[in-house]
Amino acid sequence: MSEIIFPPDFAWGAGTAAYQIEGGWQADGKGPSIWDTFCHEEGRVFGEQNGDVACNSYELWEKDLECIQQLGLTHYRLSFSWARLLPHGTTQHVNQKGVQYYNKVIDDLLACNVSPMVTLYHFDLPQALQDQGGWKSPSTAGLFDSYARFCFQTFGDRVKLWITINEPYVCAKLGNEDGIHAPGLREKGTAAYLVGHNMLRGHAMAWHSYDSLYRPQQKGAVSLAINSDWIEPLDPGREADVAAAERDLAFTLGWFAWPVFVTGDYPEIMRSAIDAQSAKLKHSGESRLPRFSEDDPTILGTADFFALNHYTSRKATAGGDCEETLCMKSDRNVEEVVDSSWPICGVSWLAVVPSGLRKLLKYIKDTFHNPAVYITENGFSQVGPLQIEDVHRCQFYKDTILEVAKAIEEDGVDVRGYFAWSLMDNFEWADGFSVRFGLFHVDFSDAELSRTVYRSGKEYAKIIAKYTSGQSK
Ligand code: GBH
Repeated sequence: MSEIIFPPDFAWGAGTAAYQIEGGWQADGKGPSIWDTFCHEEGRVFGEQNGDVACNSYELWEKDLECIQQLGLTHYRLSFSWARLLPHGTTQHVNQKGVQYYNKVIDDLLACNVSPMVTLYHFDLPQALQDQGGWKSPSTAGLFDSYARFCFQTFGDRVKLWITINEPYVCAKLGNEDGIHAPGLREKGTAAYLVGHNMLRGHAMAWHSYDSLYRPQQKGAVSLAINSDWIEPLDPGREADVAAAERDLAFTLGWFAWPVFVTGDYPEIMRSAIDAQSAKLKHSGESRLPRFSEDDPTILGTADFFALNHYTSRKATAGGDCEETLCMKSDRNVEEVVDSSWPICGVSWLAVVPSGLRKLLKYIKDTFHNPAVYITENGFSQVGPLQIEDVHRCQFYKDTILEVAKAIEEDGVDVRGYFAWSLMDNFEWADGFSVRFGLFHVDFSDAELSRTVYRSGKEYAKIIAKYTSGQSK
Protein backbone atom coordinates (compact mmCIF):
# COMPACT_ATOMS: atom_id res chain seq x y z
CA MET A 1 0.00 0.00 0.00
CA SER A 2 1.55 3.27 -1.09
CA GLU A 3 0.02 5.95 1.06
CA ILE A 4 -2.76 5.78 3.61
CA ILE A 5 -5.78 7.76 2.61
CA PHE A 6 -9.29 8.14 3.98
CA PRO A 7 -12.35 9.40 2.16
CA PRO A 8 -12.62 13.19 2.56
CA ASP A 9 -15.89 13.02 4.48
CA PHE A 10 -14.74 10.22 6.80
CA ALA A 11 -16.11 10.65 10.34
CA TRP A 12 -13.44 10.93 13.03
CA GLY A 13 -15.09 10.54 16.39
CA ALA A 14 -14.93 9.50 19.99
CA GLY A 15 -17.70 8.14 22.17
CA THR A 16 -19.17 8.15 25.66
CA ALA A 17 -22.34 6.88 27.33
CA ALA A 18 -24.67 8.76 29.66
CA TYR A 19 -24.36 6.62 32.78
CA GLN A 20 -20.59 6.36 32.40
CA ILE A 21 -19.99 10.12 32.38
CA GLU A 22 -22.96 12.26 33.43
CA GLY A 23 -23.38 11.86 37.15
CA GLY A 24 -26.28 14.03 38.35
CA TRP A 25 -28.15 10.81 39.03
CA GLN A 26 -30.93 12.63 40.86
CA ALA A 27 -30.42 16.11 39.46
CA ASP A 28 -33.29 18.25 38.17
CA GLY A 29 -35.96 15.57 38.12
CA LYS A 30 -34.06 12.66 36.57
CA GLY A 31 -35.61 9.28 37.38
CA PRO A 32 -33.51 6.32 38.54
CA SER A 33 -32.23 3.78 36.03
CA ILE A 34 -31.35 0.13 36.52
CA TRP A 35 -27.68 1.12 36.78
CA ASP A 36 -28.45 3.47 39.69
CA THR A 37 -30.20 0.61 41.44
CA PHE A 38 -27.56 -1.96 40.58
CA CYS A 39 -24.61 0.14 41.77
CA HIS A 40 -26.35 0.95 45.05
CA GLU A 41 -26.67 -2.76 45.85
CA GLU A 42 -23.80 -4.28 47.78
CA GLY A 43 -21.21 -6.38 45.99
CA ARG A 44 -22.20 -5.54 42.44
CA VAL A 45 -19.44 -3.21 41.27
CA PHE A 46 -15.69 -3.10 41.92
CA GLY A 47 -15.01 -1.24 45.18
CA GLU A 48 -18.74 -0.49 45.65
CA GLN A 49 -18.29 2.34 43.16
CA ASN A 50 -21.11 3.96 41.19
CA GLY A 51 -21.92 6.58 38.58
CA ASP A 52 -23.63 9.00 41.00
CA VAL A 53 -21.08 11.65 40.02
CA ALA A 54 -18.77 9.96 37.46
CA CYS A 55 -17.22 12.70 35.26
CA ASN A 56 -20.08 15.02 36.26
CA SER A 57 -20.68 15.80 32.62
CA TYR A 58 -24.17 16.90 33.57
CA GLU A 59 -22.54 19.99 35.08
CA LEU A 60 -19.19 19.98 33.30
CA TRP A 61 -20.30 19.50 29.71
CA GLU A 62 -18.29 22.51 28.60
CA LYS A 63 -15.10 20.79 29.80
CA ASP A 64 -15.99 17.81 27.60
CA LEU A 65 -16.52 20.13 24.67
CA GLU A 66 -13.03 21.54 25.17
CA CYS A 67 -11.64 18.01 24.98
CA ILE A 68 -13.63 17.32 21.82
CA GLN A 69 -12.26 20.46 20.21
CA GLN A 70 -8.73 19.75 21.32
CA LEU A 71 -8.88 16.42 19.48
CA GLY A 72 -10.34 18.04 16.36
CA LEU A 73 -13.16 15.47 16.17
CA THR A 74 -15.61 15.76 13.30
CA HIS A 75 -18.15 13.63 15.24
CA TYR A 76 -19.01 12.95 18.87
CA ARG A 77 -21.01 9.92 19.95
CA LEU A 78 -22.99 10.35 23.16
CA SER A 79 -25.98 8.59 24.64
CA PHE A 80 -29.16 9.98 26.12
CA SER A 81 -30.27 8.90 29.54
CA TRP A 82 -33.83 7.69 28.99
CA ALA A 83 -34.70 8.35 32.64
CA ARG A 84 -33.30 11.89 32.46
CA LEU A 85 -35.69 12.69 29.62
CA LEU A 86 -38.60 10.52 30.74
CA PRO A 87 -38.19 9.90 34.50
CA HIS A 88 -40.84 7.15 34.60
CA GLY A 89 -39.89 5.77 31.19
CA THR A 90 -43.03 6.93 29.41
CA THR A 91 -43.83 10.08 27.46
CA GLN A 92 -46.62 10.94 29.91
CA HIS A 93 -44.08 12.90 31.88
CA VAL A 94 -41.23 14.74 30.17
CA ASN A 95 -38.41 16.25 32.22
CA GLN A 96 -37.81 19.60 30.53
CA LYS A 97 -34.48 20.05 32.31
CA GLY A 98 -33.27 16.90 30.62
CA VAL A 99 -34.43 18.18 27.24
CA GLN A 100 -32.61 21.46 27.90
CA TYR A 101 -29.42 19.63 28.80
CA TYR A 102 -29.27 17.59 25.60
CA ASN A 103 -30.36 20.57 23.52
CA LYS A 104 -27.40 22.50 24.83
CA VAL A 105 -24.99 19.62 24.15
CA ILE A 106 -26.24 19.24 20.59
CA ASP A 107 -26.29 22.97 19.87
CA ASP A 108 -22.80 23.46 21.29
CA LEU A 109 -21.46 20.60 19.19
CA LEU A 110 -23.00 21.97 16.02
CA ALA A 111 -21.70 25.45 16.80
CA CYS A 112 -18.23 23.91 16.90
CA ASN A 113 -18.81 22.09 13.63
CA VAL A 114 -18.96 18.67 15.33
CA SER A 115 -21.76 16.29 14.29
CA PRO A 116 -23.51 14.39 17.06
CA MET A 117 -24.19 10.67 16.83
CA VAL A 118 -26.76 9.83 19.49
CA THR A 119 -27.37 6.46 21.12
CA LEU A 120 -30.84 6.22 22.61
CA TYR A 121 -30.08 3.31 24.89
CA HIS A 122 -26.72 2.44 26.36
CA PHE A 123 -27.59 -0.04 29.15
CA ASP A 124 -29.62 2.32 31.39
CA LEU A 125 -33.29 1.32 31.41
CA PRO A 126 -35.53 3.50 33.61
CA GLN A 127 -36.04 1.59 36.85
CA ALA A 128 -39.79 2.19 36.57
CA LEU A 129 -39.83 -0.01 33.46
CA GLN A 130 -37.67 -2.69 35.06
CA ASP A 131 -40.28 -2.81 37.81
CA GLN A 132 -42.76 -3.84 35.12
CA GLY A 133 -40.58 -6.62 33.76
CA GLY A 134 -37.96 -4.64 31.85
CA TRP A 135 -36.74 -6.02 28.53
CA LYS A 136 -38.16 -9.44 29.36
CA SER A 137 -41.57 -7.89 28.89
CA PRO A 138 -42.77 -7.52 25.27
CA SER A 139 -44.35 -4.15 26.06
CA THR A 140 -40.96 -2.58 26.75
CA ALA A 141 -40.31 -2.65 23.00
CA GLY A 142 -43.32 -0.39 22.41
CA LEU A 143 -42.28 1.94 25.21
CA PHE A 144 -38.82 2.15 23.67
CA ASP A 145 -40.43 3.07 20.36
CA SER A 146 -42.38 5.91 22.06
CA TYR A 147 -39.18 7.16 23.67
CA ALA A 148 -37.36 6.97 20.32
CA ARG A 149 -40.15 8.90 18.57
CA PHE A 150 -39.99 11.54 21.28
CA CYS A 151 -36.25 11.91 20.67
CA PHE A 152 -36.56 12.01 16.87
CA GLN A 153 -39.29 14.62 17.22
CA THR A 154 -37.37 16.73 19.74
CA PHE A 155 -33.78 16.47 18.53
CA GLY A 156 -33.95 15.04 15.02
CA ASP A 157 -33.84 18.43 13.32
CA ARG A 158 -30.17 18.50 14.38
CA VAL A 159 -29.16 14.87 15.04
CA LYS A 160 -28.63 12.93 11.79
CA LEU A 161 -26.98 9.76 13.06
CA TRP A 162 -28.91 7.62 15.51
CA ILE A 163 -28.10 4.37 17.29
CA THR A 164 -31.19 2.82 18.85
CA ILE A 165 -29.64 0.25 21.18
CA ASN A 166 -26.00 -0.20 22.11
CA GLU A 167 -24.81 -3.80 22.22
CA PRO A 168 -27.99 -5.80 22.73
CA TYR A 169 -25.70 -8.81 23.23
CA VAL A 170 -24.10 -7.24 26.31
CA CYS A 171 -27.43 -6.06 27.74
CA ALA A 172 -29.01 -9.46 27.25
CA LYS A 173 -26.18 -11.73 28.32
CA LEU A 174 -24.25 -9.78 30.93
CA GLY A 175 -27.41 -8.29 32.43
CA ASN A 176 -29.73 -11.30 32.45
CA GLU A 177 -27.64 -14.46 32.14
CA ASP A 178 -24.35 -13.61 33.88
CA GLY A 179 -25.75 -11.01 36.27
CA ILE A 180 -22.62 -8.85 36.09
CA HIS A 181 -24.45 -5.89 34.55
CA ALA A 182 -27.78 -4.36 35.57
CA PRO A 183 -30.41 -5.62 36.20
CA GLY A 184 -28.18 -8.37 37.62
CA LEU A 185 -30.32 -11.40 36.74
CA ARG A 186 -28.83 -14.87 36.48
CA GLU A 187 -31.61 -16.67 34.67
CA LYS A 188 -29.51 -19.08 32.70
CA GLY A 189 -30.45 -20.21 29.25
CA THR A 190 -33.72 -18.32 28.80
CA ALA A 191 -33.83 -14.66 29.87
CA ALA A 192 -31.02 -13.44 27.61
CA TYR A 193 -32.73 -14.80 24.49
CA LEU A 194 -35.99 -13.17 25.51
CA VAL A 195 -34.33 -9.83 26.25
CA GLY A 196 -32.44 -9.92 22.95
CA HIS A 197 -35.70 -10.66 21.17
CA ASN A 198 -37.54 -7.71 22.69
CA MET A 199 -34.59 -5.44 22.00
CA LEU A 200 -34.68 -6.42 18.33
CA ARG A 201 -38.44 -5.77 18.29
CA GLY A 202 -37.95 -2.38 19.96
CA HIS A 203 -35.14 -1.45 17.62
CA ALA A 204 -37.17 -2.40 14.56
CA MET A 205 -40.22 -0.47 15.74
CA ALA A 206 -38.09 2.63 16.26
CA TRP A 207 -36.46 2.24 12.84
CA HIS A 208 -39.88 1.95 11.17
CA SER A 209 -41.09 5.01 13.09
CA TYR A 210 -38.12 6.99 11.86
CA ASP A 211 -38.48 5.69 8.34
CA SER A 212 -42.11 6.62 7.96
CA LEU A 213 -42.51 9.68 10.20
CA TYR A 214 -39.17 11.46 10.40
CA ARG A 215 -36.85 10.44 7.61
CA PRO A 216 -38.69 12.38 4.90
CA GLN A 217 -37.93 15.69 6.65
CA GLN A 218 -34.95 14.88 8.81
CA LYS A 219 -32.99 12.78 6.33
CA GLY A 220 -30.87 11.03 8.93
CA ALA A 221 -29.80 7.42 9.40
CA VAL A 222 -30.61 4.87 12.10
CA SER A 223 -28.93 1.65 13.16
CA LEU A 224 -28.14 -0.46 16.22
CA ALA A 225 -24.59 -0.95 17.54
CA ILE A 226 -23.54 -4.58 17.46
CA ASN A 227 -20.46 -5.68 19.37
CA SER A 228 -18.29 -8.42 17.97
CA ASP A 229 -14.87 -9.85 18.49
CA TRP A 230 -13.11 -11.31 15.46
CA ILE A 231 -13.21 -15.10 15.78
CA GLU A 232 -11.16 -17.60 13.84
CA PRO A 233 -10.75 -21.36 14.21
CA LEU A 234 -7.95 -22.47 16.53
CA ASP A 235 -6.88 -25.03 13.95
CA PRO A 236 -8.19 -23.99 10.53
CA GLY A 237 -7.52 -27.54 9.28
CA ARG A 238 -9.85 -29.05 11.89
CA GLU A 239 -13.51 -29.18 10.94
CA ALA A 240 -14.75 -29.00 14.54
CA ASP A 241 -12.80 -25.78 15.09
CA VAL A 242 -14.09 -24.23 11.89
CA ALA A 243 -17.63 -25.05 13.00
CA ALA A 244 -16.93 -23.70 16.50
CA ALA A 245 -15.75 -20.36 15.07
CA GLU A 246 -18.88 -20.12 12.90
CA ARG A 247 -21.08 -20.98 15.86
CA ASP A 248 -19.32 -18.41 18.04
CA LEU A 249 -19.89 -15.65 15.50
CA ALA A 250 -23.51 -16.75 15.06
CA PHE A 251 -24.14 -16.43 18.82
CA THR A 252 -22.66 -12.93 19.04
CA LEU A 253 -22.60 -10.91 15.82
CA GLY A 254 -25.10 -13.15 14.03
CA TRP A 255 -27.68 -13.09 16.83
CA PHE A 256 -28.51 -9.48 15.94
CA ALA A 257 -26.97 -8.88 12.52
CA TRP A 258 -28.56 -11.90 10.82
CA PRO A 259 -32.15 -10.80 11.54
CA VAL A 260 -31.47 -7.19 10.58
CA PHE A 261 -29.23 -7.65 7.53
CA VAL A 262 -29.82 -11.14 6.11
CA THR A 263 -33.06 -13.03 6.79
CA GLY A 264 -35.26 -11.25 9.31
CA ASP A 265 -34.67 -14.19 11.66
CA TYR A 266 -31.95 -15.69 13.84
CA PRO A 267 -29.05 -17.63 12.29
CA GLU A 268 -30.06 -21.24 11.72
CA ILE A 269 -26.84 -22.41 13.42
CA MET A 270 -27.91 -20.62 16.58
CA ARG A 271 -31.43 -22.00 16.74
CA SER A 272 -30.38 -25.55 15.98
CA ALA A 273 -27.64 -25.46 18.63
CA ILE A 274 -30.09 -24.17 21.25
CA ASP A 275 -32.79 -26.66 20.31
CA ALA A 276 -30.33 -29.57 20.28
CA GLN A 277 -29.17 -28.64 23.76
CA SER A 278 -32.77 -28.34 24.99
CA ALA A 279 -33.49 -31.83 23.66
CA LYS A 280 -30.37 -33.21 25.32
CA LEU A 281 -31.30 -31.70 28.68
CA LYS A 282 -34.97 -32.67 28.22
CA HIS A 283 -36.05 -29.04 28.45
CA SER A 284 -39.66 -29.12 27.32
CA GLY A 285 -41.86 -26.64 25.51
CA GLU A 286 -41.15 -23.99 22.91
CA SER A 287 -37.71 -23.22 21.58
CA ARG A 288 -35.87 -21.10 24.14
CA LEU A 289 -34.99 -18.78 21.28
CA PRO A 290 -38.25 -16.88 20.65
CA ARG A 291 -39.82 -16.70 17.20
CA PHE A 292 -40.92 -13.54 15.43
CA SER A 293 -44.64 -13.54 14.76
CA GLU A 294 -46.85 -11.82 12.23
CA ASP A 295 -47.65 -9.12 14.76
CA ASP A 296 -44.00 -8.19 15.10
CA PRO A 297 -42.46 -5.41 13.06
CA THR A 298 -40.41 -6.56 10.08
CA ILE A 299 -36.86 -6.94 11.32
CA LEU A 300 -35.10 -7.35 7.99
CA GLY A 301 -33.75 -4.11 6.57
CA THR A 302 -34.04 -2.04 9.74
CA ALA A 303 -30.55 -0.54 9.62
CA ASP A 304 -29.31 2.27 7.40
CA PHE A 305 -25.69 1.38 8.12
CA PHE A 306 -23.72 -1.20 10.07
CA ALA A 307 -22.58 0.10 13.49
CA LEU A 308 -19.77 -2.02 14.85
CA ASN A 309 -18.27 -1.99 18.33
CA HIS A 310 -15.06 -3.97 18.20
CA TYR A 311 -12.27 -4.50 20.73
CA THR A 312 -10.52 -7.85 20.43
CA SER A 313 -10.04 -11.25 18.76
CA ARG A 314 -10.27 -14.89 19.82
CA LYS A 315 -9.56 -18.36 18.48
CA ALA A 316 -12.35 -20.89 18.81
CA THR A 317 -12.41 -24.60 19.46
CA ALA A 318 -15.34 -26.87 20.32
CA GLY A 319 -16.35 -27.41 23.94
CA GLY A 320 -17.79 -25.26 26.69
CA ASP A 321 -17.16 -26.09 30.32
CA CYS A 322 -20.78 -26.48 31.43
CA GLU A 323 -22.25 -28.87 28.90
CA GLU A 324 -24.69 -30.43 31.34
CA THR A 325 -26.39 -27.25 32.48
CA LEU A 326 -28.95 -25.07 30.83
CA CYS A 327 -27.06 -21.92 29.86
CA MET A 328 -25.91 -19.94 26.86
CA LYS A 329 -22.41 -21.23 27.24
CA SER A 330 -23.49 -24.83 26.82
CA ASP A 331 -25.78 -23.89 23.91
CA ARG A 332 -22.83 -22.22 22.23
CA ASN A 333 -20.36 -24.95 23.08
CA VAL A 334 -17.23 -23.00 22.23
CA GLU A 335 -13.96 -22.59 24.07
CA GLU A 336 -12.29 -19.27 23.25
CA VAL A 337 -8.52 -19.08 23.28
CA VAL A 338 -6.19 -16.08 23.17
CA ASP A 339 -3.23 -16.63 20.85
CA SER A 340 0.05 -16.51 22.77
CA SER A 341 1.39 -13.87 20.35
CA TRP A 342 -1.41 -11.43 21.21
CA PRO A 343 -0.43 -9.00 23.99
CA ILE A 344 -2.84 -8.16 26.78
CA CYS A 345 -1.87 -4.75 28.08
CA GLY A 346 -4.99 -3.37 29.71
CA VAL A 347 -8.10 -5.07 31.07
CA SER A 348 -7.92 -8.89 31.04
CA TRP A 349 -10.30 -9.57 28.14
CA LEU A 350 -8.64 -7.18 25.72
CA ALA A 351 -5.99 -8.95 23.62
CA VAL A 352 -4.51 -6.47 21.18
CA VAL A 353 -5.03 -7.66 17.60
CA PRO A 354 -5.35 -4.73 15.17
CA SER A 355 -5.43 -7.06 12.14
CA GLY A 356 -8.56 -8.73 13.54
CA LEU A 357 -10.54 -5.59 12.83
CA ARG A 358 -9.62 -5.67 9.14
CA LYS A 359 -10.66 -9.34 8.88
CA LEU A 360 -13.93 -8.64 10.66
CA LEU A 361 -14.69 -5.71 8.34
CA LYS A 362 -14.11 -7.94 5.31
CA TYR A 363 -16.37 -10.59 6.85
CA ILE A 364 -19.08 -7.97 7.42
CA LYS A 365 -18.80 -6.78 3.83
CA ASP A 366 -19.14 -10.32 2.48
CA THR A 367 -21.82 -11.53 4.88
CA PHE A 368 -24.11 -8.53 5.23
CA HIS A 369 -24.28 -7.26 1.63
CA ASN A 370 -21.57 -4.63 1.68
CA PRO A 371 -23.18 -2.17 4.08
CA ALA A 372 -21.84 1.28 4.94
CA VAL A 373 -19.98 0.71 8.20
CA TYR A 374 -19.30 3.00 11.12
CA ILE A 375 -16.88 1.65 13.70
CA THR A 376 -18.84 3.08 16.61
CA GLU A 377 -16.45 1.85 19.33
CA ASN A 378 -12.84 0.71 19.39
CA GLY A 379 -10.27 1.31 22.06
CA PHE A 380 -7.75 0.15 24.55
CA SER A 381 -7.69 0.29 28.33
CA GLN A 382 -5.28 1.01 31.09
CA VAL A 383 -5.31 -0.50 34.59
CA GLY A 384 -3.05 -0.01 37.58
CA PRO A 385 -0.74 2.98 37.90
CA LEU A 386 -1.70 5.98 35.80
CA GLN A 387 0.36 6.44 32.65
CA ILE A 388 -0.23 9.73 30.90
CA GLU A 389 2.54 8.75 28.46
CA ASP A 390 0.56 5.74 27.24
CA VAL A 391 2.83 4.64 24.42
CA HIS A 392 1.11 1.25 24.03
CA ARG A 393 -2.20 2.90 23.41
CA CYS A 394 -0.62 5.28 20.87
CA GLN A 395 0.69 2.28 18.98
CA PHE A 396 -2.69 0.56 19.25
CA TYR A 397 -4.49 3.48 17.63
CA LYS A 398 -1.89 3.89 14.88
CA ASP A 399 -1.90 0.17 14.04
CA THR A 400 -5.68 -0.13 14.19
CA ILE A 401 -6.36 2.91 12.03
CA LEU A 402 -3.89 1.56 9.48
CA GLU A 403 -5.90 -1.68 9.37
CA VAL A 404 -9.07 0.33 8.78
CA ALA A 405 -7.34 2.11 5.88
CA LYS A 406 -6.34 -1.25 4.40
CA ALA A 407 -9.89 -2.53 4.74
CA ILE A 408 -11.10 0.47 2.74
CA GLU A 409 -8.30 0.56 0.16
CA GLU A 410 -7.50 -3.08 -0.42
CA ASP A 411 -10.67 -4.91 0.57
CA GLY A 412 -13.13 -2.30 -0.62
CA VAL A 413 -15.07 -2.16 2.64
CA ASP A 414 -17.33 0.89 2.79
CA VAL A 415 -16.14 2.25 6.14
CA ARG A 416 -17.57 5.71 6.81
CA GLY A 417 -16.18 6.51 10.21
CA TYR A 418 -14.16 5.53 13.25
CA PHE A 419 -15.09 6.38 16.85
CA ALA A 420 -12.46 5.86 19.52
CA TRP A 421 -13.71 4.62 22.86
CA SER A 422 -13.64 6.73 24.90
CA LEU A 423 -13.36 10.50 24.96
CA MET A 424 -12.33 10.33 28.61
CA ASP A 425 -11.86 7.96 31.52
CA ASN A 426 -15.23 7.11 32.99
CA PHE A 427 -17.31 4.66 34.99
CA GLU A 428 -16.39 1.34 33.40
CA TRP A 429 -19.51 -0.62 34.49
CA ALA A 430 -18.67 -3.60 36.73
CA ASP A 431 -15.03 -2.48 36.84
CA GLY A 432 -15.92 0.91 38.29
CA PHE A 433 -13.15 3.46 37.84
CA SER A 434 -10.38 0.85 37.91
CA VAL A 435 -10.23 0.55 34.11
CA ARG A 436 -9.41 3.64 32.04
CA PHE A 437 -10.37 3.83 28.37
CA GLY A 438 -10.03 7.61 27.91
CA LEU A 439 -8.15 9.75 25.45
CA PHE A 440 -8.31 12.19 28.35
CA HIS A 441 -7.54 11.21 31.90
CA VAL A 442 -10.10 12.26 34.50
CA ASP A 443 -8.81 12.74 38.04
CA PHE A 444 -11.63 11.31 40.12
CA SER A 445 -9.89 12.27 43.36
CA ASP A 446 -9.94 15.94 42.37
CA ALA A 447 -13.07 17.91 43.25
CA GLU A 448 -12.85 19.63 39.86
CA LEU A 449 -12.65 16.28 38.04
CA SER A 450 -9.95 17.80 35.88
CA ARG A 451 -9.40 16.36 32.39
CA THR A 452 -5.83 15.89 31.13
CA VAL A 453 -4.98 14.70 27.65
CA TYR A 454 -3.11 11.40 27.39
CA ARG A 455 -0.31 11.06 24.89
CA SER A 456 -2.72 8.82 22.92
CA GLY A 457 -5.16 11.73 22.78
CA LYS A 458 -2.47 13.88 21.22
CA GLU A 459 -1.59 11.08 18.83
CA TYR A 460 -5.24 10.68 17.77
CA ALA A 461 -5.51 14.45 17.28
CA LYS A 462 -2.48 14.29 14.97
CA ILE A 463 -3.98 11.46 12.96
CA ILE A 464 -7.24 13.36 12.60
CA ALA A 465 -5.47 16.57 11.59
CA LYS A 466 -3.51 14.69 8.95
CA TYR A 467 -6.51 13.08 7.31
CA THR A 468 -8.89 16.01 7.58
CA SER A 469 -6.44 18.65 6.37
CA GLY A 470 -8.14 18.85 2.98
CA GLN A 471 -11.61 19.10 4.50
CA SER A 472 -13.54 22.28 4.92
CA LYS A 473 -13.66 21.82 8.68
C1 GBH B 1 -18.23 -1.69 25.38
O1 GBH B 1 -18.59 -3.05 25.28
C2 GBH B 1 -19.33 -0.83 25.99
O2 GBH B 1 -20.25 -0.44 24.98
C3 GBH B 1 -18.77 0.44 26.64
O3 GBH B 1 -19.79 1.07 27.37
C4 GBH B 1 -17.59 0.08 27.52
O4 GBH B 1 -17.10 1.18 28.21
C5 GBH B 1 -16.54 -0.54 26.62
O5 GBH B 1 -17.05 -1.71 26.08
C6 GBH B 1 -15.26 -0.95 27.33
O6 GBH B 1 -15.46 -2.08 28.13
O7 GBH B 1 -15.61 -9.13 31.76
O8 GBH B 1 -14.56 -11.07 30.77
O9 GBH B 1 -16.98 -10.99 31.02
C7 GBH B 1 -17.61 -3.87 24.69
C8 GBH B 1 -18.00 -5.34 24.65
C9 GBH B 1 -18.40 -7.28 25.93
C10 GBH B 1 -16.38 -6.14 26.23
C11 GBH B 1 -18.25 -7.93 27.28
C12 GBH B 1 -16.21 -6.78 27.58
C13 GBH B 1 -16.84 -8.54 29.07
C14 GBH B 1 -15.80 -9.59 29.20
N1 GBH B 1 -17.78 -5.98 25.92
N2 GBH B 1 -16.87 -8.05 27.68
S1 GBH B 1 -15.75 -10.25 30.82
